[in-house]
Amino acid sequence: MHIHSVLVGAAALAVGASAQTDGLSPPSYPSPWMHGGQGWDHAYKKAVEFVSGLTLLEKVNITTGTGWMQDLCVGATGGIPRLGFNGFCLQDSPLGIRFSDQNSAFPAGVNTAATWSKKLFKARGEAMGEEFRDKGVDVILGPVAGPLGRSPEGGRNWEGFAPDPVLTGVAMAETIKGIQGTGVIACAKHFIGNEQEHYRQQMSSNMDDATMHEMYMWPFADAVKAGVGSVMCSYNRLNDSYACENSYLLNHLLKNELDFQGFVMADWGAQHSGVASALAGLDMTMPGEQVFGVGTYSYWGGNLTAAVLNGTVPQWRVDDMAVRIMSAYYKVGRDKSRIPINFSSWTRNTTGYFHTLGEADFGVVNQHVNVQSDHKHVIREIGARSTVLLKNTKRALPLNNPKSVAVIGEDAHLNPAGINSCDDRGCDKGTLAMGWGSGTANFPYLIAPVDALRAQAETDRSTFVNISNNYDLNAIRAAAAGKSVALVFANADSGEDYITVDKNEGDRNNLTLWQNGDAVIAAVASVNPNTIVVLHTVGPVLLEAYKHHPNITAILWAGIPGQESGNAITDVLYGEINPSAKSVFTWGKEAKDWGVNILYNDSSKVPQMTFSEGNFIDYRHFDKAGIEPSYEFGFGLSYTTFEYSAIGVRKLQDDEYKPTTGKTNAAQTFGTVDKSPSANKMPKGFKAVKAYVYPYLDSTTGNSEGGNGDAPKGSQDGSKQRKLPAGGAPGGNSGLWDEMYEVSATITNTGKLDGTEVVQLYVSLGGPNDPPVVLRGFNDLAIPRGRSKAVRFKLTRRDISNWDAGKQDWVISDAPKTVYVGASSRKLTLKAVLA
Ligand SMILES: *[C@@H]1O[C@H](CO)[C@@H](O)[C@H](O)[C@H]1NC(C)=O
Ligand SMILES: *[C@@H]1O[C@H](CO)[C@@H](O)[C@H](O)[C@H]1NC(C)=O
Ligand SMILES: *[C@@H]1O[C@H](CO)[C@@H](O)[C@H](O)[C@H]1NC(C)=O
Ligand SMILES: *[C@@H]1O[C@H](CO)[C@@H](O)[C@H](O)[C@H]1NC(C)=O
Ligand SMILES: *[C@@H]1O[C@H](CO)[C@@H](O)[C@H](O)[C@H]1NC(C)=O
Ligand SMILES: *[C@@H]1O[C@H](CO)[C@@H](O)[C@H](O)[C@H]1NC(C)=O
Ligand SMILES: *[C@@H]1O[C@H](CO)[C@@H](O)[C@H](O)[C@H]1NC(C)=O
Ligand SMILES: *[C@@H]1O[C@H](CO)[C@@H](O)[C@H](O)[C@H]1NC(C)=O
Ligand SMILES: *[C@@H]1O[C@H](CO)[C@@H](O)[C@H](O)[C@H]1NC(C)=O
Ligand SMILES: CC(=O)N[C@H]1CO[C@H](CO)[C@@H](O)[C@@H]1O
Repeated sequence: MHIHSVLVGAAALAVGASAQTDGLSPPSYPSPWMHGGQGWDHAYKKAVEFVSGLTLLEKVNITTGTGWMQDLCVGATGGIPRLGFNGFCLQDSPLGIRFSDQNSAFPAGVNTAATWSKKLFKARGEAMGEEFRDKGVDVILGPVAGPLGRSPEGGRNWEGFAPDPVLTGVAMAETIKGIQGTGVIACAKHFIGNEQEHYRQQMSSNMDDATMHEMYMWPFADAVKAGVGSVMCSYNRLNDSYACENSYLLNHLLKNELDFQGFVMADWGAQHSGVASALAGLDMTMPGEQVFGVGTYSYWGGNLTAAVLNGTVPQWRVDDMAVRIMSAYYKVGRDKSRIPINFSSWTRNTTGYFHTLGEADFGVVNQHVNVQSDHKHVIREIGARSTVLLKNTKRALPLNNPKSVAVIGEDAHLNPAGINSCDDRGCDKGTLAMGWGSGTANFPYLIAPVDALRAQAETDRSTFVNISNNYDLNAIRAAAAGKSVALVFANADSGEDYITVDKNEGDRNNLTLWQNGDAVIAAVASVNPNTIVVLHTVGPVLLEAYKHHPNITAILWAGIPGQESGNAITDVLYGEINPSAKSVFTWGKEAKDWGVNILYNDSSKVPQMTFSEGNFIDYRHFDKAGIEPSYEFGFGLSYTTFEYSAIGVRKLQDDEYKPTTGKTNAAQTFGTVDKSPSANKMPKGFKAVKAYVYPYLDSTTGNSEGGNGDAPKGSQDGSKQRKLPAGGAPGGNSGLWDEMYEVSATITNTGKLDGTEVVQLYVSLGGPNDPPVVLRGFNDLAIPRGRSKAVRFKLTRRDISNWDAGKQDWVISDAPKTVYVGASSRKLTLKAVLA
């Protein structure tokens, strides 16, 4: 897999070298320095104390990656041997430990979101945090809020949660709290606009300020409010300026307005300049070298040392980088939770190099520590509770002792070559339980649907037959005909662009099924009047035909549920778990229904993707354009039924919003810098690892960006700075979280089974440019049959505000606002005016 990455890195460099302009993004300097505050004071104090005792080289060391494959993790910084402080270990992925063994493979983000359960969001974060912690990882490279999911074809959408900022924001916050509670730093990524895989390394995502605030940045604000320790800037540019050197993005929006106190790291190879990125707010470069996979030379490392010594980067800026990094470390308690790394990303063998690229220090690198604990339970629970029941006619489900069962489809079976046989899951063979790319983990085991269903059939003494070959339609029809139920499995996959699967370069080329899935379903449904379709897809596929097919009695979306796939779907099919999941995206009837698309083919040097649809993605677009989907956002059935009644709205307060005023403190430096060349060169006799990135000055430093390393105007100004009206606290002005209204309703379980209903709160903001409704709250309510439960939602000021680009602040418009409580984005049963 690193071969692919080397190629990608080289391409990125070529582009970077030719594009030194800062585009059309407004400049914003100086880079805000950390000041502590809400949730950070204690960590900040400790970090300042620590950093005050460091030399310049030591500070630079913890900001700079040591190079791809140079240490044990996918990302590593230099350490401080003088203090016995190991460098940082950063590791993929958002659904489990990548490049490891004896780890769990969790449900993907999209499944997690589909549970709509804050408790499960957090429980998954906690379980993942424990696993990373116990392997010695400092920073887990997740969770994902970018891509948000602008286009359904987007290759990495499944790594994130949902194309809705509120659902994603809540999932981000709870996941981060779960992870960081275990003593591991989380990383909110990718900031921002990385909405497709094609051209991600050079394209420019252009969005207006309101769309930035109301959609794409919203879940990052929640991440910052939840105290996330790090944020990863993305590959793409915004308004032509690379995200990792875009001062408006990092300095103005993230560090000033959102008051982010942690550190910003570059996506792997997303840095394209030394001085410019440092002054624009980048704090850590990954994987460290200029040419991905080649090592030795860096935009930072010795060049950052040189830039501080020659005065281009002020000392307070490098001190701030170090303080931010160490504050994240102390904030999550890594000073107490840290253990030495006990695995290597680069071999599954027990022995290997500690510095793989440099081929140095051979020894035991993998202790194969089993970190799975009892996490399979939460994995199975999320798997089942994320399975959306889209259709259920003729009481097809739940299954109850069927006489005979046929399980059809390659997607019900394991990849015969092995569950981890394709690097980074870069193939679509057998059942799909994870997409492909860096957002993956090795499966410790994978329960195939066919095996779990066969075990259930044995318990029930049902006759059982299965077919895995999707191209033998005769055998499929023969097996399905005459059975009490035919369960047919199909999938659709996507992933990251460095792997192409069946001509899909990360992003999906279409929205139909893979592996001949449509033909398989058609064959089964042509002979069996009780055909049940199970979909393992990374996002929506076109299923309008199945919705109306009389022989297809049920359709379920099981997403990409991770290692317990077969057990989870069996739990739902047989009613062990009454489904409660709701779809976290819209199922359109045809691809053009979504109104946006991936830029697949563009020969310009910097392909431009202008998000001219603004806020109108997914259900916002379908609603506005009046397009009837197959199934809407928020839709999902249960084996029981629920009724909604008695909406109530209570105004909680009417306090005025106070724009933040005043000034920050002046920038501070911590410790002194010894400017003598001898203090900053590689010590005599130092045993350097081949191709390793070090912080030392050498003959190649002092010119880190081709003679264009001058400091932009204002970037060296360390004086007190004016605060932004919308800023002042993590996530933005604290007044945004004032609770303005309480909305209540009563939900009654009117069916014959206990069940859980995901109750949704939508608001119509009422303005001419507002979507008909936007999601603002949700609650998964477990309600015994025949009983009622009250549900209460709080609406915050942010929930009922719009971003006013002119005022540069949130405002509650004069437009009349309506609140809805319902079972989906189109079943808005209860309605009240917000007054
Ligand atoms: C990009 O340009 C648009 C239009 O001028 C502006 O509204 C937006 O704030 C800019 N965003 C960034 C990150 O520069
Ligand atoms: C920088 O980090 C590397 C790797 O941990 C280490 O070998 C080197 O000694 C460090 N340099 C300083 C000045 O601490
Ligand atoms: C693992 O060990 C085998 C056998 O000693 C060796 O051939 C192989 O190169 C090793 N793999 C790696 C990635 O080091
Ligand atoms: C049925 O499933 C098993 C795995 O449980 C598999 O080995 C076998 O090949 C499948 N049978 C057919 C006919 O596909
Ligand atoms: C859609 O893409 C998948 C995966 O490449 C492929 O198997 C399928 O045939 C394509 N569908 C159509 C209609 O071309
Ligand atoms: C439904 O299944 C029956 C077999 O039970 C078959 O005769 C009929 O043609 C099927 N209907 C459709 C629309 O395929
Ligand atoms: C991309 O566009 C070029 C020229 O416009 C064309 O030759 C090529 O076939 C297109 N490629 C794809 C994948 O559509
Ligand atoms: C200072 O050093 C940096 C980093 O190598 C370089 O980019 C920049 O051009 C230098 N500036 C001056 C004024 O020497
Ligand atoms: C500093 O940057 C320059 C220009 O990008 C590069 O040629 C040089 O190798 C870098 N030096 C180090 C020590 O990374
Ligand atoms: C190098 C090393 O042994 N690191 C750790 C590996 O994991 C075990 C169990 O969690 C720890 O005890 C080790 O310190």
